[in-house]
Amino acid sequence: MNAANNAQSEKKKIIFSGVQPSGVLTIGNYLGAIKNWKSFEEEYDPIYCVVDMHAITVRQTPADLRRRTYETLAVYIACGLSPEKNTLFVQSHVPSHAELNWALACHTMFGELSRMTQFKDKSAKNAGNINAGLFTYPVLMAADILLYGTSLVPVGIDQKQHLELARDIAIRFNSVYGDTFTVPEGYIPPAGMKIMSLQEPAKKMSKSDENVNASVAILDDRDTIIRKFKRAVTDSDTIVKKADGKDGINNLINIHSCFTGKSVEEIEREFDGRGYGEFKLAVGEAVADALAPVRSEFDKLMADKPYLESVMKNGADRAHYLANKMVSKVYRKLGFVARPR
Ligand code: AQP
Repeated sequence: MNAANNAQSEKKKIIFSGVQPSGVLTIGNYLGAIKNWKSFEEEYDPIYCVVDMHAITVRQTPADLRRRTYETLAVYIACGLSPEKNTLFVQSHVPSHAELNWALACHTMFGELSRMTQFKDKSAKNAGNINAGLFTYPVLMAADILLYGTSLVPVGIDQKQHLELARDIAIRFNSVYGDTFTVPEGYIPPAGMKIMSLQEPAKKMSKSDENVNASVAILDDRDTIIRKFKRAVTDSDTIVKKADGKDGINNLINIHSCFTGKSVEEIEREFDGRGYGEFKLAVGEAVADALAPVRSEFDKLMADKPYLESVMKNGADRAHYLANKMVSKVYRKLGFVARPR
């Protein structure tokens, strides 16, 4: 980003979000998050992070984490986020995230963190590793957001509770120390954007699900995508229509609608009398068609590591500049003595 762009974008409101490189990104991450990000790039100054520090709240294989960090950045770009218009960087490259995390942790209550449903869900899934980071995850997320004076945070509905906590922490800090943080608003995509597991449709689709048929990766090839949709769990009915108790079909209709832009009513009319088999195939084909260009762009990007590293570096330089200013301000307000020059 050049100096003129920098000056221009500094006037725009900041939008911030991120995805953990904790697995291969799913169509849930795509529809609930990344796909929407592009629409903000003219109006806002967008900052998108690969949140690798969050990913280690669950045990990762280091080599996989390293590879997925590159892959996640490449997915951001392949989904249309140009590094010229979006600040794209890796969380651990900017030490201010860890620094602000501590300051905010000392202003977050144990009881607040205990109420977080993601902590309860992830503790149940990782019973052998209920570490303190899993518990304080929302504090680091608050630091990510508040560091940049963020006005808007586009996240899936599953992250709403964490975002509300970030707002509460900002308000609390501001009331004690005076105006410091912008209190962020959430942008939760319209209803239907919570994409559910294909195997257990009452559960969110997650990239770390051990059942490979439960999620569809943005980078799955065409045959894999179609096969997974053919195997999707539905019900004993045969009518393609949204209804209570038809979680599997409701989810497939949502996915079809998100990828084709057709309304639920149009889809129900189109598949009237055609049965689940034909519908599942059509959903698979629609998803595979929509993701094909993303996959081919991703392959090109992954073959050019120096380019990805230049994006990481430029993004981290700018993020560091902004975040470091905020940390200095917070330290000053807290009463920390500035390091003598
Ligand atoms: N199934 C989903 N439907 C809609 N939005 C989703 N998001 C994730 N899954 C769905 C949104 O993707 C963004 C990034 O999520 P994340 O990687 O930071 O963490 P997560 O929400 O915990 O996502 P996963 O895929 O479930 O990761 P793992 O398996 O590692 O825990 C967020 O905006 C999220 O709302």
